[in-house]
Amino acid sequence: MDGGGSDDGGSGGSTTTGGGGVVSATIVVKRGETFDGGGKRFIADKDKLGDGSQKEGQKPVFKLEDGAKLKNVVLGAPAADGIHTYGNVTLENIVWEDIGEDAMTIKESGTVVLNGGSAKNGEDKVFQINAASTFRVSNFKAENAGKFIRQNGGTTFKVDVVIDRCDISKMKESIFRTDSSSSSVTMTNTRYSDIGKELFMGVSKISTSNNTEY
Ligand code: ADA
Ligand code: CA
Ligand code: CA
Repeated sequence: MDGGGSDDGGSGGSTTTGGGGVVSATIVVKRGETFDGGGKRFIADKDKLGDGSQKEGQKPVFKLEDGAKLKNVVLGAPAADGIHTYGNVTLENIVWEDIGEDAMTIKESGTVVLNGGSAKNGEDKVFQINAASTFRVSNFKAENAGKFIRQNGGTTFKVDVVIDRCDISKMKESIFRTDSSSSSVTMTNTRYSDIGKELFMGVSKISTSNNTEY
């Protein structure tokens, strides 16, 4: 299957309902569009997008352009390079059954809001941030990876991370790691356990409240 689907063509943005199955070309969601996966599972064609190993340069299953929305998607294995975002995007109820090279990458500046879903079993990063941005993640469960969020190593742009009502466990390293002194993290109402090194590495602006270690 190509993962494409129908388009309701309604005014003020359209909703596309995806078919799920094997994705052999990145599904692009454009400005004003909502792609609703309907809870179906999308799997990368390993020969076309990537096998979900730690090899760099794999393609994403979904590319979200500025102003796009993605919801109710399950990414199965292999997930290649997961989801790439460009600008202001919204994601709701996204499940990564087995994180690929990483789960999602912020490729261009904007505010990325992810509410609901889960991700597990990554060798290294869950979320990778490659551009100055605000990343808000809430009601999300992440388990068994290297770090929950990583600002691209060696970069000094500003990233504001806001984590609320999450459950983060079994991270070999940390919840958020950055090399930028201008980046910040706010973490609230979150449960965490088995974070290998430090909750936050390299972060100089930290605000926390009502979190519980279990
Ligand atoms: C590594 C790599 C970066 C970038 C990143 C990613 O950190 O060094 O260049 O490819 O992964 O976006 O997956
Ligand atoms: Ca990488
Ligand atoms: Ca990647």
